[in-house]
Amino acid sequence: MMTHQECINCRSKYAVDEVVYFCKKCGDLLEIKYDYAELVKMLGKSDWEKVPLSVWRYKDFMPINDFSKIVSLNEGGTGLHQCLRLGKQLGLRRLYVKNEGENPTGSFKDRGMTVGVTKAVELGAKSVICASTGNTSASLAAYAAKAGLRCAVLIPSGKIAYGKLSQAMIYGAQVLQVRGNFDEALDIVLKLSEKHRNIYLLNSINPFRIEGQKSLAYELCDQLEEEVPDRVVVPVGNAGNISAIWKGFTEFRELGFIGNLPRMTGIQAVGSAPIAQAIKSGSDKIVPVEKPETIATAIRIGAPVSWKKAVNAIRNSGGTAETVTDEEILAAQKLLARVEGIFVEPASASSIAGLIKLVNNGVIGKDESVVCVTTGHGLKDPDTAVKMSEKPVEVDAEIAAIEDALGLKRQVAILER
Ligand code: AN7
Repeated sequence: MMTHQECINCRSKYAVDEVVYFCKKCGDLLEIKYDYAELVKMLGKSDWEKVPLSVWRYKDFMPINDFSKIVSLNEGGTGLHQCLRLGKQLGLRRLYVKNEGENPTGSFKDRGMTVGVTKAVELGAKSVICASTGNTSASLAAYAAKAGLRCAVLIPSGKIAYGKLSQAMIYGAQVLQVRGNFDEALDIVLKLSEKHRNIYLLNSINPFRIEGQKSLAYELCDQLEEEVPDRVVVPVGNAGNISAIWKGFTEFRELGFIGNLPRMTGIQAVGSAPIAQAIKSGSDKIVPVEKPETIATAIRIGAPVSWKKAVNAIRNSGGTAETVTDEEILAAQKLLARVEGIFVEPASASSIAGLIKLVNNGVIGKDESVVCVTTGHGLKDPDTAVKMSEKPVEVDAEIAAIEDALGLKRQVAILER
């Protein structure tokens, strides 16, 4: 039972159907609040536990009034893969990857968009907008198409992964490539959605979208049969996801489903790491990065809009934040593909790169159970994968040539009797 929207700073309250993205009094972020006693009563009458793992298994926990309007492409229910071979290399006995690339458009954004676009429909919006480093635009474009809404996406000029761009284009969004970086594009859509009140904004500043993304935490609890992991490692860009996952865990504890909470551990790329810097220096503020850089274009974000929620999640959970270099990211991407058969995009591999660094420097203990979230599918960015792999060898269409190329010894053919 949602009750209202509330500012995380001054606690000002707003009605659930008011379109508001920042607190009007202090300008801070909003979050959706619930009456948990009412929710428990509702759950008692609901058959939610019989619904297969997915975002809408948790519909009672979602801020939607009219479930007949759900806009879904069957999101969530992603695999939790136990990584025995990678775990062995790192000396970890309980290592899992929650692979969000298994969502309909290939990233965790779909969890948020199914709820955010449903909310847009409920509010009667006719058009939606976002700024994006790629995955948000791909996801919003798909859900807008499903709902029959007009969709505009602003992407930064220069580097955005080709797979993501192709998605936004084929789903029929108006794709604008802004001469500037992501932070500048986000600033424009924030202003635009204030100016044109009929355009609904679906960046992670939108607290309804974040509610969908909290389902990742619920799923982890259910997949691990309430054995909450000691640590959850998440790539951090604009910082909505780590905040959403933390909210999910705290709600499950509030409801008495779990007893303990994981240490939330955020990973950023060295060239785009304002949150990791704030955590390391113990600061209450972030210093935005003017010109963010990293090969992991999805998280090339210098002024993360949800930084305060993320810093709270990390500090309140006893977690930490770490930075990783582009080399570490690419090495981790290759390693995960080659020892676990899981192909993720570079930004997603930052959680693995961060895990390796934190295990090696002793911050993550070998007895911990760890879940790394991999946020997007490897096919989002095939160019990077091709560039860093061995090129195919060209050979004649002859057995002998293939044997040579594969390093097989020539054998005398055994004659049929
Ligand atoms: C694969 O698409 O911000 O910390 O505009 O695509 O919640 O921002 C993407 C972010 C991690 C960071 N991994 O998540 C966008 C966008 C992947 C991503 C992140 C993104 P947040």
